[in-house]
Amino acid sequence: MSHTSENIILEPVNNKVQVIVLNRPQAKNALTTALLSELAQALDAIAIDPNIGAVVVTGGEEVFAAGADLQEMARLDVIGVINDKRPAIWRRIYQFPKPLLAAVNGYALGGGCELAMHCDIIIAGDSAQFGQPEINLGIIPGAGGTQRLIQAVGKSLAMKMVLAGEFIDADEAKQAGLIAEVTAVKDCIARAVELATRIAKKPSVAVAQAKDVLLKSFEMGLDAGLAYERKAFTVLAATEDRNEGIQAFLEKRKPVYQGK
Ligand code: CO8
Repeated sequence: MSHTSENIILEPVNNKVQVIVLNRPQAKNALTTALLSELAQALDAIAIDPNIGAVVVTGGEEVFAAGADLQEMARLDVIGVINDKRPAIWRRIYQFPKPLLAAVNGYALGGGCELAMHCDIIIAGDSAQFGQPEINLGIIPGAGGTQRLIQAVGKSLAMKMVLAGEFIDADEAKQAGLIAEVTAVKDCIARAVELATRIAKKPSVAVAQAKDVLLKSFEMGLDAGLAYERKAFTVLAATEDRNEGIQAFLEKRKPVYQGK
């Protein structure tokens, strides 16, 4: 897949990895409904494309995304917010079944931080700033920011970020567990792509099951989560890739996975 929509760029697929670039530099990649919709539409198509195993979302080297587009938000009254299409769009992004990585340089604020938190792995350049500054606008995070941030960084830091609107830098985000790695700005996208490439070479059915089971831990208690894990583990016993993986190990050769 390779094309440019109005607000996102889909780079040519390489080694089963799709890089998606948010492309509204004039507004610090602020997330309009149109941009989010294009992103969700691209992910819907990638979800059923066997030639793509993982996706990297990035805003480039300057900025990840400075939040929901405030021009657009200013026009919404309460009925506009009630009828807002965006919660349904965010859900589609969250339900994307393949690994989704974020390569974050510069600001990831408000909806931008929330978009990064919709991703499974965040790699940040050392210029990254994560924040939920909605409180400064008389609102609160509205795309999962309260729930996902507290799960990622714990109560005290999440409260500080949401109530005081203070940002954290890449090192603090790493220390808090919000992100997986910090790199130099120029290496951030390449590192995320390298990691995505590594994941895209793994047996894809197991990768999808692993993502699904890990995310369920946010919704389930331990007993239910362990039962869910067991079911997924059992299902994988029926895959050709599982037999190939174990057989290849025993025969001391490289496995050849087919996503079956
Ligand atoms: N929306 C629209 N335009 C923006 C946004 C934004 N969020 N952020 C920046 N821009 C525009 C600026 O207006 C400016 O445009 P222009 O050149 O036409 O004046 C251009 O981008 C460049 O911005 P700055 O000149 O401000 O650049 P600076 O480098 O000085 O500052 C900042 C960069 C710090 C990112 C600053 O622009 C800023 O504070 N932006 C707003 C950050 C913010 O408050 N984000 C939270 C928004 S609310 C939100 O995300 C709620 C999510 C809820 C989702 C609900 C979905 C259902």
